[in-house]
Amino acid sequence: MTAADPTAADQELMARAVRLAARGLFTTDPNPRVGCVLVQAGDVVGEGWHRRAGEAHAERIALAAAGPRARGSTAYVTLEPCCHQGRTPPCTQALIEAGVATVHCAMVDPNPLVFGQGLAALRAAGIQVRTGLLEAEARGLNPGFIKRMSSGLPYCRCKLAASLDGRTAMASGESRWISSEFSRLDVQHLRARHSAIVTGVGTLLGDNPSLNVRLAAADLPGMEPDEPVRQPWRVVVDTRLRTPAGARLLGLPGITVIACSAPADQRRVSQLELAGARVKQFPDHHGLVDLRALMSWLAEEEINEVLLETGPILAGAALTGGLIDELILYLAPHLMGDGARGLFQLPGLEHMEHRIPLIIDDVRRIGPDLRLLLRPGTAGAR
Ligand code: AOF
Ligand code: ZN
Repeated sequence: MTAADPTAADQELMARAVRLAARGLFTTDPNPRVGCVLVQAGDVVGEGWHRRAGEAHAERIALAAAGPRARGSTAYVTLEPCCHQGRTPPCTQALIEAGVATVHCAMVDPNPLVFGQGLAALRAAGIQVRTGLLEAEARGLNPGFIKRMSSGLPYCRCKLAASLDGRTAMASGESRWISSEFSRLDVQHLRARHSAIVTGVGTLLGDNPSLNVRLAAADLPGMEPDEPVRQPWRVVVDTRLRTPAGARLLGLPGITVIACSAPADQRRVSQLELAGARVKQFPDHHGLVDLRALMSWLAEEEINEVLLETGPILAGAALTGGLIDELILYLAPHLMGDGARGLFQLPGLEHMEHRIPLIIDDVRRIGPDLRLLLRPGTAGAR
């Protein structure tokens, strides 16, 4: 071991910063979830986490708690301290002024306004800087923020519920309910962490879904009981503007976007806008809304994490378009038979060599169902 190697105590303190950051899971959007712990001679003298955009960053909260005891301390931060004036002033300046001696930071901030310059500013001020401690855990807090900042696309999870034989609806379209109430509660938690929920007009016309979060703040770890619960944007992919003005999701609090691509009939647009929608036209891709264009626009709108909850056509197009980062599949223990509908429409998939490989990251039982977390294998992004 060299002097630069982190000790078990360093690991434990960074793990504490990661746990603090996770308290911002449902509130920091569009900002990243960040935690900070300040330690002086083995004692934690201050700690904090970023709660919401526009409010203090994790470092400033920890510094305020530590007061004069911050001088000569070691900071454990899950993200590189910022060095720019955003909605709040730079954290590097606050750490330098407080006299912090060493900063352990788990990962570099992918925001181009920071991206290594925060670390350079700390070093230039004589602060010892170490990076990479629990980097994987820190990255796991912010897949959407990282992907948006580094590639201009949101991180997209596709949520699916199917019978054990992979069916999502009877041939008639009847689908309520495939997964159990336990899985549906799990989906509520999943929705609450996302910036936007995307569906297709087929699902909208068939199910008239709400696509909202129906949990109270008290149900969401890290939130104060009386805090308002943030509603993710609802996005309907609707090439020819078939969404009825009376669709349930248009009447709910929060933002609903209808993404179309066919030349829009101004009367339909006005009708939908009057009903509360934001109508946005995108280029066309094989007769459908160009999903990549939609996703990159969502990233420009500071959407970090997208939850795709939709039928086989849109899910298939997103998968073959390489836009899905993760699949969350709830499998219910019943069989629906081979006349029922499948998970993904994948035209042109005729030979075994055309299969889309998936990697299983996690398997868990949720009530009577199974929940699989999967990632497309390399050949998936065609
Ligand atoms: C930190 N600590 O706790 C967070 C950071 O508009 P602002 O001032 O809130 O700045 C947002 C940017 O700051 C965000 O895009 C990211 O680069 C960084 N977030 N940085 O040092 C924190 N939340
Ligand atoms: Zn900051």
